[in-house]
Amino acid sequence: MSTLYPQVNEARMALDLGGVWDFRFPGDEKWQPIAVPASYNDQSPDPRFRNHVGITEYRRKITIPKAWKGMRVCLRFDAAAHNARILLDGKEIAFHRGGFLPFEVELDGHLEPGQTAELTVETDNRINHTTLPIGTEGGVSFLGSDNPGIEAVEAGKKFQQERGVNRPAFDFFNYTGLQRPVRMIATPREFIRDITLVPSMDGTVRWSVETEGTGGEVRVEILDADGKAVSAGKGREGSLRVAEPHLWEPWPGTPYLYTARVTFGEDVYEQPFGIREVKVEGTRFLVNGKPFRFHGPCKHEDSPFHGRGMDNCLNVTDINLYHWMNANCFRTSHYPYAEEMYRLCDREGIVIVDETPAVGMWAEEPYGWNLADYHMQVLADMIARDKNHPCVVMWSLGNEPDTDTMPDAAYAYWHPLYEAAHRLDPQDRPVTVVGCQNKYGVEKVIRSMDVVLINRYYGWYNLSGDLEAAKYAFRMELDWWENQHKPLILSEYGADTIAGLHGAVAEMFTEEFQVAFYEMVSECLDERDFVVGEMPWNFADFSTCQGPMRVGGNRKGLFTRDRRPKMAAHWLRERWGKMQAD
Ligand code: GCB
Repeated sequence: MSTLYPQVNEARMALDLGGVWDFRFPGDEKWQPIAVPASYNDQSPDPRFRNHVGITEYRRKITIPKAWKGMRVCLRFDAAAHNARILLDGKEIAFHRGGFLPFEVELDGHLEPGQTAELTVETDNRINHTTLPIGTEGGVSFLGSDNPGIEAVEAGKKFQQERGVNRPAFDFFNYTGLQRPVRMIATPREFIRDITLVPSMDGTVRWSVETEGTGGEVRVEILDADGKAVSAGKGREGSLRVAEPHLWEPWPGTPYLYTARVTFGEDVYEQPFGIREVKVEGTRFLVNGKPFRFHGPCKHEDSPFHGRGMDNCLNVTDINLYHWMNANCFRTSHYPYAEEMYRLCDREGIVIVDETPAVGMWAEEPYGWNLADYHMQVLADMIARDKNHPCVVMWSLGNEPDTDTMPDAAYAYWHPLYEAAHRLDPQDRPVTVVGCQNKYGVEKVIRSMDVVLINRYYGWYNLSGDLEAAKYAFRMELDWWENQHKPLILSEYGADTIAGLHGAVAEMFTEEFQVAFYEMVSECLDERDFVVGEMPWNFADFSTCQGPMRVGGNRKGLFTRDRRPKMAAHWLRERWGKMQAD
């Protein structure tokens, strides 16, 4: 279901419900304070905040302003992780599945303007084979063991179920709660439900507008960046022409933004958009007809205190660090990010590969899990939310599924998603799914995508520390991909690095090794014309669940978690600066 990003204008209103709410775990009588939006996990030294598995309750009072009489009033959750039940004065009014996409709950029939009610949101962080991302019940030890006690625990028979342990089948902390803004919004009763824009480089803009109610005519007016009207049209569908259009170009070009001002009856919505085209041609990725080379680290939504909480200050800081590094892109590994980030990237010219939360589909025969319909729904919702962003240039259906154990079953699962993404996206962007280091000669999915995205850790997880051997193996694989005649992006590669750990000899975990690792991989990439991008793993150190491979989280950041550059950030900054100049 599409839901337009909340807007305040002459027709619409929005009240931010952020602040300090009440919060409690099941069985607790006492409520305690919790900040919204933010993950709840790092807001207290009580270990339950970090480790609790299951439902938690959020509570606050809400009042519809009397001045909103006669309007359609909704609660708008930008996301609630992972599943959420919404109650008003103890009565359930909505349930939403999935933790990374927005939903609206109409208050009509539940609450009148001028009335106050208690809003409760139950969020559920349980992950398993029916959720995206995926959780697993097994595997709490690193090495196998003949010890019967360990085996019993590993088999998931004891403790894990009793204590409700559900392990992420992915490498980031399972942050939860009301992590994105919550608002009360108001629109006229007859309103604009959705806007779709398909611009072309010649200045043609096709539009379609979905409305609720019949009264009134739809009008579309295009405003330039100074707010001056440059074109206009009428009707629910149509096409107009912007003369001598300014194109939206990735940084360091000008990411020029227009606004489509849509009116319908009493309602008004201003939708920003850019005029740009993306296309794959042979082994090239074209933006506005020109070859584009992706270079920028993958990200996470992750920071101290906030966890995965939406934080505009952090977003602006991060994007300014992308500019500083001469980076031009990132992938929203491994879930759709908060909408504010896409709006910022539209404005700043940072290109995004937009990823569904399908991560962790690598074990225990994922293609027997009955996930396909839900995955399809999440993909459709992500495309509906993000379709108008010029910064989004490619869809990623998921990260590192097992595609080689059962190649045919994997293809039967992923191909319909690939086709659906093309069908659902009005701008028909390229589609991919990110491949893990597997038997690339056997699997069939990754090579069937428009652009091949592969994550590789030669020299880290394999051939650890031996960069000469890693180079040999990586080159051999690149030879194979070259014969597939598709553009390729190295969508992850990296080395855990403890900031401040140095060595005259570049050994694993030192800053020197991280630089040597990037030197080695870059040398291999520079030899190949079909390589259209490099996305190091990761922009910054980030939190994961604890384990013997993780020292206070994943340390593959080019920056520390508090955004201080390691030596490799300086090295890549120089490399990308030269690339940018070419
Ligand atoms: C991967 C995953 C990413 C991990 C990374 C690592 O392949 O896609 O989520 O964090 O490797 O550091 O192991």
